[in-house]
Amino acid sequence: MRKVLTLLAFCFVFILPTTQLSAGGVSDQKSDSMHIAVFVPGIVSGSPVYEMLTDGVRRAVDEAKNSGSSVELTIVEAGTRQADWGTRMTSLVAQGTYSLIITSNPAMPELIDPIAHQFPRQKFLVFDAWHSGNPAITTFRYNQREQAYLSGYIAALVSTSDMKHANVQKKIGLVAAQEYPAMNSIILPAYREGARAAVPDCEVDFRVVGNWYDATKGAELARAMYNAGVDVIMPIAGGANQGVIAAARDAGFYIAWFDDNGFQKAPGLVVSSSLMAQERLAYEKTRAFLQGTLKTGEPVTLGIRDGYVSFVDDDPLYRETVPEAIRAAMKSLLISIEDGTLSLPVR
Ligand code: RBF
Repeated sequence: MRKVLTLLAFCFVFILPTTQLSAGGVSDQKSDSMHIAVFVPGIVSGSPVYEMLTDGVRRAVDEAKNSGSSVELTIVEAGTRQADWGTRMTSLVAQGTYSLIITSNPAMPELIDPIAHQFPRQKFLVFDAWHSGNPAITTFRYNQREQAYLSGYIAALVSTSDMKHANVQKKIGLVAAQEYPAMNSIILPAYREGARAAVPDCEVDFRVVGNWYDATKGAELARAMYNAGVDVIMPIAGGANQGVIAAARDAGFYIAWFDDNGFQKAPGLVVSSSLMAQERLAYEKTRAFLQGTLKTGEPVTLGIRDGYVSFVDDDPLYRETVPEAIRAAMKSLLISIEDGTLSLPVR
């Protein structure tokens, strides 16, 4: 009996602490010293998703440090040349230093999967992504059908309103940095779906920048769309969003902001902000990892009813910019999603 107890004690003290994540289960024990890396596939500045990602992870790490844990954080900005990301990720993993590598965007699991097979001990946590079948890769995505539906709905209502910059045409726009499966099969269709639910013959003008940084190209596209009758644009183009905002200020059209609260970006012109709670999710899941309680394995989708997708309706700029009738329509739409009357699952 004594031998068994000694063996158990040995296991707890020397073996389990080196295991932060167990495949397909729950991370079982925090170790004495951890090193977390955030791999940013792009650049942080100007990209709401990456700003929220790094903020959330940093918050969890700082909190752990303040309570006496030994945790290090390294943030790697991989830049906008997507062809380099695989090599950058492989060299990060090959260092063998990181207890966990955290990243975010829907293309990352496919890039990581072969690297994860080459380095099976490395664990990855990927936000804004969906992947199953590799327990080393844990993914969380947001219900972007709900998120984009809300944006399309309000964009169409604004476009057909008597607001100052709304014209007679029933035409709204989406400026995307690039085409990718989540854009083509979820975000764009849901933006259109929401718009048509509000205004059945509303048209959506979709244009692509070609990268996530070119603000000049973003502005050019937005101006061309404005000249073609578009009066509300939703930009999803990272640093190129700045160009769309500049064009809105020059020409006078509205912006439906996506991912974080954008009302301050152009007061009076931003009519909505459809959010993903990436800062909070990154904070919560990093904290869970550090505490040894992160559930790994199965991909998770989080939406409005889970509290990870939302629509900002308490910002004073929303109330000042958007007429009461439109705000009331948005309120009823939100209630119908919250109470399950309107179901918008992501497939
Ligand atoms: N979003 C950004 O805000 N900045 C980026 O640099 C960025 N790069 C991306 C690269 C790829 C390959 C993909 C698939 C998506 C990227 N996203 C980026 C989009 C982001 O993941 C998300 O889809 C949008 O922000 C809408 O929520």
